[in-house]
Amino acid sequence: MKSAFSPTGRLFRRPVFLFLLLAACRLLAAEFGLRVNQPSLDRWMYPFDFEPGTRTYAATFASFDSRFDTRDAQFLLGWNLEALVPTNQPPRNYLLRRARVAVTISKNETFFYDPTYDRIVTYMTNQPGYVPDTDLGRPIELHGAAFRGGFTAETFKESSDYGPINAFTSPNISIGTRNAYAADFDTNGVLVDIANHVGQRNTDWTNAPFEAHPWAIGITTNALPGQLVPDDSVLNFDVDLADPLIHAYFQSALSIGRLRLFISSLSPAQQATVGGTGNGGFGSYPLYATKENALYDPPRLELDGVLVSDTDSDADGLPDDWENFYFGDLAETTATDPDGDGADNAREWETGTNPDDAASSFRLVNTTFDAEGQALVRFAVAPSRSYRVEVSADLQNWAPANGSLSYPETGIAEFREQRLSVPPAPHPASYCRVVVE
Ligand SMILES: [Ca+2]
Ligand SMILES: [Ca+2]
Ligand SMILES: [Ca+2]
Ligand SMILES: [Ca+2]
Repeated sequence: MKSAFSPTGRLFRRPVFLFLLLAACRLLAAEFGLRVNQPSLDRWMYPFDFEPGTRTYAATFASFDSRFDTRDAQFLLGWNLEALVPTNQPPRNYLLRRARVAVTISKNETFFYDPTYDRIVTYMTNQPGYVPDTDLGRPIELHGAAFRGGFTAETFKESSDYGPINAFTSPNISIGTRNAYAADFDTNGVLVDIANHVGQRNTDWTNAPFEAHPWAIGITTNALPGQLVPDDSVLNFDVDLADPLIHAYFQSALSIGRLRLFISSLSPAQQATVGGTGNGGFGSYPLYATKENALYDPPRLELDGVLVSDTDSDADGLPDDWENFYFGDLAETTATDPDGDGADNAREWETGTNPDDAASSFRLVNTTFDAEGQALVRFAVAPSRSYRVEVSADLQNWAPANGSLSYPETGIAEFREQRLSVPPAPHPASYCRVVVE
């Protein structure tokens, strides 16, 4: 006990006190505006990159050689966020206003600028349904990241194994096997590998082509569409946070403190030999500076938002951070409906919708029954919320409906009921409701 009052003890205690004070301030400052000037990791994801951790530039390009992923060369970016914003909070408590990734082009005039999405049919040369690309160049796209081979956002590093690579004489050197890959949400809301979404040329590949919607497309002010892009140009990727699945991806990333994203493009590699695997060489594809590059700026991240805490200083049932985020003050109350969409503020807060946007509310979009009386229900979804559909014959007793949930369009979920009884049990009247959790 005496030692607690010794000079040594006091000197030791003071920094502890200061640390706690700083930590408290950081938690109270719920608004965050991150400006991160370099990533925690960035890595060229290409099967024959033998220096993944130290390379000073990364290229993205397509291979139309049947032995490789079509979206062949990808660029992985990662930010560890725990020192920048409080982590381990529920994902739904992170509300994002804006998310931007910026990369710098590190080689002069190697590709044509295309700021719009190109549909998959524009890549299907010599196949039925082929439509020529009408705007010169291929967009550079940002997507989420997913992992296989036992890796996660936490464990996959700059130096981790690329993934299984077959012998160079193999007809399938590296298709769909990389341990970290650009991923988009499919209609089931699941992240899927988009390396071969435009259609793999390998005859063993039986997956159907699908459109992979970019989470952002790289935009620059240094070139007009169709022009060659000069080096030192900055490409800005402004993430589509209006998509609840993408917004939820960022919320989860903030919660675990690990944001991982991929940049990729389908500019043809146009390498030196027919088939594209021989001598290599620079083609008509973009190159970006990594954080190891001394000449050009590294990839940057900008994230603006708020972490909602429980503080409710006007005791109206709406958290201060939520009120401030949407309205800039604490004047609103639970019972008012400032955007006039029929959902009061209490409901908008509980269901995760925007109280300042009449187009955003928790609502049924369409309800029908199929010929067997099974429910087909479409409803609007919010980021990081889960839903269940219940059925009742009398509006009194509700039971969970068996069925499947899909996301046929942005922000809309569709529930298809699947009755388990065979033949279907008789049901003179059916009601269903959607419950948000
Ligand atoms: Ca194009
Ligand atoms: Ca309040
Ligand atoms: Ca409202
Ligand atoms: Ca609303």
